[in-house]
Amino acid sequence: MKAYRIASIPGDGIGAEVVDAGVEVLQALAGREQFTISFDRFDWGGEYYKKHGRMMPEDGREQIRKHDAILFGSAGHPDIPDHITLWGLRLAICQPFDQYANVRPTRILPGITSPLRHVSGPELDWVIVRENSEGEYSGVGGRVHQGLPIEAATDVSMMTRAGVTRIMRFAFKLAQSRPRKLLTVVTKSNAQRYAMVMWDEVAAEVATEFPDVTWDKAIVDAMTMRMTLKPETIDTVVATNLHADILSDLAAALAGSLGIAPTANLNPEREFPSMFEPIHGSAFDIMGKGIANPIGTFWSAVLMLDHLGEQPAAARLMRAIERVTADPSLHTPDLGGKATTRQVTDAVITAILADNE
Ligand code: NAD
Ligand code: K
Ligand code: MN
Repeated sequence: MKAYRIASIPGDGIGAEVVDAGVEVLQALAGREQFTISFDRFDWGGEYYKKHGRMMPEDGREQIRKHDAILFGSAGHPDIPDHITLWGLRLAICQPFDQYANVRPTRILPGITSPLRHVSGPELDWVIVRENSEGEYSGVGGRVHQGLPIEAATDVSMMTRAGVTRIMRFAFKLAQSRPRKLLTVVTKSNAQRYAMVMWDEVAAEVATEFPDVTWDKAIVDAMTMRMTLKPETIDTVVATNLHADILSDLAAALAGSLGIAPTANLNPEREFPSMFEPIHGSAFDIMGKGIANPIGTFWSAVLMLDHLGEQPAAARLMRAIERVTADPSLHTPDLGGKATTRQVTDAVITAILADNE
């Protein structure tokens, strides 16, 4: 029997609430499959920072380096500036572990209503691929004359040909594996004339390796309009670190709620563990209330099982999720319902145990 070891990093706010729920669900699922799954929990994040002055231990990455995957909640604490929590934990794992492909599927699950009047199902079935290692989040930049009227500051969006080429190849390959074989390359090469122009050139070069993929380009601002007015023209999307960060929150909302949206931070070469997390953050406004929607984390667990090669288990978990979303009495407040995290978690576990396929 295969035995998986997963590092769980709940982090702060609702991140911790939903990851605990995800661990419970995965344990129930493993009971029905031909593998075992064990979790090592790492309580890193804001509270750790308050005690130790850093978000994770100095050898933190070494501690999780050998795990089969990482299940992550959220970095973000009300008492600590966001750039410290993000760079000290999430980016401190993603970037050194070279999880350069951030994959964000979006579709409208059964029972969930899109805020778009004309959309109810197959018109909105997307995968957004986010470049996850460089671009606007390279960490290159600086501030001089801080606080003075002459202060100046930069955040440099650094892109490398190698970095752009590998994410384009990943996105074309993913598009090729989907029935419609359709890829939209998001850009802003009208206003940003260096890195974004290279981005477009590399896209055209990589496209020649995938003659069966139909692809087009969209300027990021126009893309927001297309997502809301013509969602059926979109299938797979590739965009920069910042653009895809923004577009995928929009995509999640169009599919019903930020609370259901999943992410895989993949190191496709499997040199390092990949990391799976809901796309949302710590949600200070609802933390501690027990009403966070755990579906985004459960769906992220589906992506994790898929990555581990456990497709039947991934499919079983997805069926259980969809059985639960189909019942409006099991919707959390973000979906307009009254259910709690506990009730949704119990219902998904019940659906897993009742699944006969
Ligand atoms: P957020 O994603 O935490 O919340 C945005 C809104 O969506 C809030 O109204 C929240 O209540 C709602 N929401 C999010 N997830 C939900 C869920 N599962 N169920 C129900 N409602 C949900 O974004 P924010 O408020 O901008 O950020 C809060 C903190 O989280 C900040 O510190 C930010 O830096 C951090 N953050 C971290 C990550 C990450 O770790 N990957 C991602 C985004 C934000
Ligand atoms: K998250
Ligand atoms: Mn985001």
